[in-house]
Amino acid sequence: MAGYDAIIIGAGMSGLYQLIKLRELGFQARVFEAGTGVGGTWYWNRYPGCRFDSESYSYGYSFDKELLAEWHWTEHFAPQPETERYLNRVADKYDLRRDIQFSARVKACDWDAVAERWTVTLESGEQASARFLITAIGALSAPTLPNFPGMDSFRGQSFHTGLWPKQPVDFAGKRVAVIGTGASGVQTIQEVAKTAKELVVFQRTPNWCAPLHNGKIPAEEMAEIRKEYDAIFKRCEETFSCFLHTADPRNTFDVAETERRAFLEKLYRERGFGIWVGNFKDMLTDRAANTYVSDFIAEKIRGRVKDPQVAEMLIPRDHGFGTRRVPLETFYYEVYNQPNVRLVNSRATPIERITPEGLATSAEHFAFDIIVYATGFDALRGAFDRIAFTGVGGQPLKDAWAEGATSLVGMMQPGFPNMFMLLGPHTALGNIPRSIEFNVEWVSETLRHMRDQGLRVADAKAEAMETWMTHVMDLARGLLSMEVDSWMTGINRNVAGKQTRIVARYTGSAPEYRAWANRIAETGYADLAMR
Ligand code: N01
Repeated sequence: MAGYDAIIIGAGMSGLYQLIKLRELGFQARVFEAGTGVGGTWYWNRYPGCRFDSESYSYGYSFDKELLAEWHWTEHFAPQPETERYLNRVADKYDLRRDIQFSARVKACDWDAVAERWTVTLESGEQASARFLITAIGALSAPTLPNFPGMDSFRGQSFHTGLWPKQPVDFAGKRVAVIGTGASGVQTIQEVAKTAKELVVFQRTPNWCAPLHNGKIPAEEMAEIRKEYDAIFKRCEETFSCFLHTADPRNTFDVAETERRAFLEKLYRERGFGIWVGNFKDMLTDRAANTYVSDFIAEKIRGRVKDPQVAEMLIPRDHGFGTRRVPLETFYYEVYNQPNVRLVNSRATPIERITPEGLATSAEHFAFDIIVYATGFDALRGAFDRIAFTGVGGQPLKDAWAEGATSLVGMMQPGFPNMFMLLGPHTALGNIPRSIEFNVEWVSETLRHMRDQGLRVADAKAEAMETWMTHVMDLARGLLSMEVDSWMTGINRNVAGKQTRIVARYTGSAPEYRAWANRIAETGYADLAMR
C-alpha cells in the first residue's frame, strides 16, 4: 500500500490550495479526485449559463500576487468555462497534477489506531495510507435526483445540472423540461429559453431572484481592478460573509420612506449580492422589515412579467426575501414573456412519473426531448455521508452524526484524529474561496505546529466541540431563515432523513468564525488533544 504524509480528497479549489501549502511544508501529499480534471464545482457544473454570483475579482485565490497581476477576468461574474480554465492554470503553474490521481473516487477512510494513520480505499479497491487526512469534498457537491417512478424509461436525454456532460448539449429546436428553480435552475432556464423550441419549467417553490447586472471587463478596467486587489481582499476579510457587499448599518424603519425606497431601488440596480447581503441590517431578523423588502421585489416581478397570473406564480408566498439563497438572474423573469416558455406549478399539479416520451403530472402528459434536473444537492454533510469514514474504535462518522452533524469550527470531529475538513459542516461559507483560503491556512498551520513540536496525533476535545456547537446553535436563534425549508436548514426532500429543519450551517459572520479558529491556535491548541 502506498504511504503518504497526507491524503487530500478532492481537487477543487480547496484541494488544490491545500496541496500547494502541504508542499511548502515539505509534506508528501496525494490527492484523490473522482473527476478526470481539476476544478471540483467548476469541473462538474457545466450546465448552460453556469457562473458564480461573487464578483470575479473577489473570487480568485488571493495568495498568488503573480497570478493576480496576470489573470484577466473577462466578466464581472465569470462563466464556468473561465473559472475552470483559471483553476487549470493554477494546476499548471504549480505542477499540481503529478500529485493528483484522477478518476479515483474515495469509498472509505479508516483510522488505524495502532499505526496512527488513515487507510483510504478507492472504489477501484486500491488503497493508500497517510498520517493526515484532509477532506476537500465541497459543501454543495453531492447531486440529488428526485425519486419519480419511470426515470430510467425516458427515451430522450436527461441531465442533472451538477453532473453535466463535457460535450455541449444542443437545445435548438428541442422540447425541454427544467425541473427546479433554485440558483442552478434559474441560470439554466434563462439560457435554454434562448434556443429551445419549447421550454416547460416545473416550479415547486418560487424563489426570490434579483438582477445580477453582469458585464464585460475590458482590459483597461481590469488594469484598474488589479491596482485595487489589496483593498478588495481586505474588504472581503472584514465583511460578514466575505463578499464585497455587507449589511447597511441602519434598521429598515429608522429610515424615512422616500429614502428607504430609493435605497432599495439603488440596490436593485447594482451588481451582485448587494440587495441580499448589503440590505438593511434587520432584513433577515425583523418580520416587518423583511415583508417591506419582499413587497418591493414582488412589485419588480409584477413589473417584469406581462401575464399577471404567471407573475403571481413566480412570487414566493411561504418565505420572505433572502431567507433562502437568492438566485441572481439576467432577464430571468422576462423569459416567461416568451411564447416558447411555459411555467407549471408542480406543487398544485405534482410530477407523478417520468414516461418514455416525457413526464406526467397529476393534470397532463408532456412530451420532451430533454429533461434537465436542476434539483440540487445533498448539501453540507451530503458529501461526507457518501464516504464511509470510521474513526477511533471503528466508530462510523454517520453514527457520530446520527443526531445531526457536529464539529469543532467545522474542521475537526472528536474521535476522528488527524482528519481535517476544509468545508465541513458549520464552517463559514459566504464567498467560498475566502473561507477556503482561511481554512487551508488554519489546517496548514496546525500541521506545521505538530511537525515542529514532534506531535503525531491531534484530536478535537469533546468539550471544545460542545462549546463551539452551543455557539453555532445560539447564532441561529431569531433568524427568519430558520423558519424556512431549504438546503440551508438541512432539508432535501429527495434524501431519506433530511425532512426536518436543523441548524445545518454557521450563521455568524466570517470574522467571528475566524476569530474562534484563530483562538484555538493562539491558545496553543488547548481545544485539541495532541500527542
Ligand atoms: O439547488 P436548490 P441548486 N420535484 O436546492 C426543486 C449554489 N449554487 O442546484 O424548493 C420538484 O437551490 C426544488 O424545489 P423546492 C447555491 O448556493 C450557486 O439550484 O424544494 N422539484 C428547487 O426548486 C445554491 O443555493 C450558483 O420546492 C424539485 C430545486 O429543485 C445551491 O448551489 C449556481 C424536486 C433545487 O434547488 C443549490 O442550488 C448554482 C422534486 N422532486 C448553485 N426536487 C451561483 O453561484 C427538487 N426540486 C450562481
